[in-house]
Amino acid sequence: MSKIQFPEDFIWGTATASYQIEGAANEGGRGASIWDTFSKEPGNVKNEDNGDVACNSYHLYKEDVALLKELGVSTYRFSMAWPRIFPNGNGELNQEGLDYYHRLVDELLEHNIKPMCTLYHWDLPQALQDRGGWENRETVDAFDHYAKTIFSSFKGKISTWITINEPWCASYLSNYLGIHAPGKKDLQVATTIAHHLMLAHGRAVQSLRKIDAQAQIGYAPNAGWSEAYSNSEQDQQAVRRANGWQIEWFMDPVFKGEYPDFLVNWFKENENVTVPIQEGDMDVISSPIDFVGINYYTGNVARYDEGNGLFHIENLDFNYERTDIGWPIYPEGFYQLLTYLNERYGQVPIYITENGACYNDGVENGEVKDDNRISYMKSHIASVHRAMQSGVNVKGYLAWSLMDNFEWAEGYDMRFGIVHVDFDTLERTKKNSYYWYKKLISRSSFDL
Ligand code: NCW
Repeated sequence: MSKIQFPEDFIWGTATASYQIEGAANEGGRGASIWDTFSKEPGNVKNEDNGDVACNSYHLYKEDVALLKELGVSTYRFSMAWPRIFPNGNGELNQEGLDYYHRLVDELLEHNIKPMCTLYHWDLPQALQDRGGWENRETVDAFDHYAKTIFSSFKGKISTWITINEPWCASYLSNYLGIHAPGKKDLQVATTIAHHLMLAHGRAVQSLRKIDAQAQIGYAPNAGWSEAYSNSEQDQQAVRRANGWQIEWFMDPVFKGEYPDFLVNWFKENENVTVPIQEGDMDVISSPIDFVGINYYTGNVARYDEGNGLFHIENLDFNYERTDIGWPIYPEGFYQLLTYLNERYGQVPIYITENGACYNDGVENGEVKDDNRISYMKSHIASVHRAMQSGVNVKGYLAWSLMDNFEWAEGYDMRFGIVHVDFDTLERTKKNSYYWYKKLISRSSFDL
């Protein structure tokens, strides 16, 4: 057994997202989002689940803040639902929506918990999708207007902002692989959307600087990590493409002001796909940020396979243990990823804005014995610690998620929470991982 000790000022928290927890989809003047539409088309979401009720956090937010308080976190990451604020995407502001987030933020502040707010965690107003969604450059203007409205309204209350959550998911998973809303399958459309999302990010960064010079801002790309099976040139290049698509494609524009050439060429030559860059875009996207949020869950070993997929790569199955959602458990990839980011982008401050595991254990005699989640968290938090010892500037760790919630296309069956939610009664039950994390937070250390 060894003791893993974090610095005293290390930030511990948990994360959630609006559509996954709020419910109250038709209350408080909220407009529809693309997830309302998508989840109601049969075949898109398991069991035809949707976010109409979810965890009902819209009404039960005080109970949820009490859970955070008892847990001892210093930070809570949540997202605002754009269609609560602008039911039509732009145009008229819905004061009731804004009021809800003021109540939530006031409750957090009263309990000494710092709000970390994500502006976009995938619930695009349907009204904007009807006008082309993120494919339409005007959505970038609508986002900037929404961002400015929020920044002004919460100035002095919220000092840490995340523009876009997992732009790879919001573009490619949603518009190329068709797994998430709006469910398109078009690589050019997805690539255009990826660019517009990054542009929206940059515009919001610039707007924040004008509105609140004290506040900090970043974004939260998701990054899996593939390790090459061999040193062969072909395996190395294939893995470079796979990692590059999730990492460099969404980080080089921000930190270097350009898309990585090897992928630009690959897309052009193999798929005839291009990025619709207009003059000045890359300057906007590369506006300096204060930190980057990293969402890490999984990784694997992969090798070149000529006939396989967009990047001619095959993920190998070495019988890694998997979580209940089927994602291989690969804590070593977390360390590799963090040290790689440090090498490529310099010592940028990093928050782990999401990390956690899907295990679907139920309540037995009032207890949820999710030891599997505890061991996942131990191994991954240990990787973060190891990366810090290698010089990576990690400021904090936010567990995904505070509670079980609407897991997008997987519906309610897939549970990531450290608090169990009974989706019939909406009763919350603290899992064993909650108590374990609570102890870790109180000491900023744990035994491995
Ligand atoms: S789905 C997803 N997640 C989970 C979600 O609950 C959260 O909102 C997201 O930020 C947990 O963390 C993120 N990520 C997508 C992972 C990619 C799935 C790849 C499927 C490939 C076919």
